Amino acid sequence: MTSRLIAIGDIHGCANALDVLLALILPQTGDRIVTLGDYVDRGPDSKGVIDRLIALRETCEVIAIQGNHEEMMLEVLRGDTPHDSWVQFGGVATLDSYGFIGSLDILPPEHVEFFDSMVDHYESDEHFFVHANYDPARSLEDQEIYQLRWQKLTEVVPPPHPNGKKAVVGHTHDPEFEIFDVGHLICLDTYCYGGGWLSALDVNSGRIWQADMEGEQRIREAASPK
Ligand SMILES: [Mn+2]
Repeated sequence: MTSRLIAIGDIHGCANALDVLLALILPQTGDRIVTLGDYVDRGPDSKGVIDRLIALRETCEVIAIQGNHEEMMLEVLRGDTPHDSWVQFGGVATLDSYGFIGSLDILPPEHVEFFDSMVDHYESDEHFFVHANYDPARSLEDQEIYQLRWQKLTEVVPPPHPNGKKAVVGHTHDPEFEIFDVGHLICLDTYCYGGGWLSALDVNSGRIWQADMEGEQRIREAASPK
C-alpha cells in the first residue's frame, strides 16, 4: 500500500466539520496531510481549527500552506495594516473565537509557532499544492504572492505548469459545493462555511472524504484507480 498524501481544502473556522473529516480519514503515522490554507475567518471556531491542526502533528506530518486569510489576520495582529479589510472578510469570527476583548495580542505561543510554520507551496513527485493559483511562467519558488494567495480561478484557470505536475488548490469556492477538476488542476474548496463540504483528497489513491457543518459525511472512491 502506498503511503497517503492527503490534501484538505479551506476550513474557515469549521472545526466541527474538521473533526468529522479527521474521524473519517483516521490519520496515522506515515501519512502526510497538506492543508491548503484559509484555516481562519468566516466560520465559528478558527481557534479550534488551529488547535486541532497543532494536535494532528502528534500523529502525522502536517504541511500547512498559508492562505490569504492568514495573511490578512497576521498583518493586522502584527500591527502592519489597518483592520478594515480583514474585519470585512470575516475576521470578527476569528477574533471572537480567540476571546478578543480589546487587545490584539490574542495568539497563544503555539499558535504563533503554527502560523510561522506555514509555507507557500509544497510538492510531491506528481503534484504541487498552493492556496489559490499559480503563474505557469514562473517556477514554484518564484511565484508572486498575488497568484499564490489571492487570484481566483474565476479570474483565470491557468494552463498546466511546465513542471508537469497536477496542481491541488483551494481558495475559489464552488457555489454548488463540487470539487472542480480540469485534469491538470483540482480545487478542493467546496464551501464548507457556506453550507457545502469540507473536502479531503488522497492524491495517491484518488479517495475523497467529505464532512459538513451538520456532521454529514461521505466517502468517494476514485472513479478510475490510478
Ligand atoms: Mn483564500
